[in-house]
Amino acid sequence: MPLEIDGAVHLHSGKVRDLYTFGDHLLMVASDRISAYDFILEPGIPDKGEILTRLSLWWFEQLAGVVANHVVSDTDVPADWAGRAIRCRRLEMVPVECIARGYLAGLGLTEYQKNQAIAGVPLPAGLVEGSRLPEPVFTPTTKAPVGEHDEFITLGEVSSEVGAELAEELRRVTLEVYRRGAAIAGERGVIVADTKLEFGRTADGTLVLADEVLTPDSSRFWPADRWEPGRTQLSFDKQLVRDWAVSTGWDKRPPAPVVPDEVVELTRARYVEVFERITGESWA
Ligand code: PZK
Repeated sequence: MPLEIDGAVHLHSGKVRDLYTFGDHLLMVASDRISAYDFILEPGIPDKGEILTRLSLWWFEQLAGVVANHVVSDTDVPADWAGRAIRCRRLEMVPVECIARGYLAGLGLTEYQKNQAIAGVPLPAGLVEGSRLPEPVFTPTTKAPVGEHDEFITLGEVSSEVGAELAEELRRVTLEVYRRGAAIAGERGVIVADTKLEFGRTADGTLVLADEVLTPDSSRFWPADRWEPGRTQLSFDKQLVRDWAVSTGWDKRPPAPVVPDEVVELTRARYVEVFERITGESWA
């Protein structure tokens, strides 16, 4: 990733996305990198960055009535990154990862099995991996430094961090985004098990949805027709890569094996399918 291109100055890189300053704005650039089992695999998935960028932009529009967003332009960006970059407002970021969960998986499942509660929210007994929760729950986490694992925090702890008023607003808006998103995806056969949102605030304190929204990189998407509580659910986008990785006998330590062409191509087709199913638009 270049240090400077067309006046964009590199600021920060996540696993699969890069952030640049661009005049008074920021550029969020989605790469074709793919992670599985916490590794970045080679090669990337062609068009993945563009597909997820278009999906995120589509969701920001759908959710405009729920919450403001950071999008300034998806066209007024450096030509090299056209399609994969979003020009966005520079915000004061809220130091909490806002997660809503409607189903039991991942860290939420682990926490439930230990405490029959997640992030301080008590849950009924008898739930299993993949179970639908009686109500979606707000399960915020701290933003752990790279390499460390995020930990759930209670609403009370969010309040201590950012104030009770903002904490309550984060909870309300996160759950509303999840409900709307899960309802729309659900009509199209996609379960949104959980989703992670990031918020920022403008100088006047207005809450703004930032980062990416309701993409397979920020959410667990499951094909509804294959949902079966009691086992690990199939991932809409990454199942093929995971199955292939396991089939190679890889021990999930470096170096990761190189993904074969046919798995890359099938995985690209899954990202296109997620995009087309959810938006109802055709990719090509
Ligand atoms: C911002 N991140 C996380 C995401 C990365 C890092 N609109 C904004 N204003 C100010 N800061 C941020 C945003 C946004 N979005 C987001 N860190 C800062 C992040 C993706 C790639 F490298």
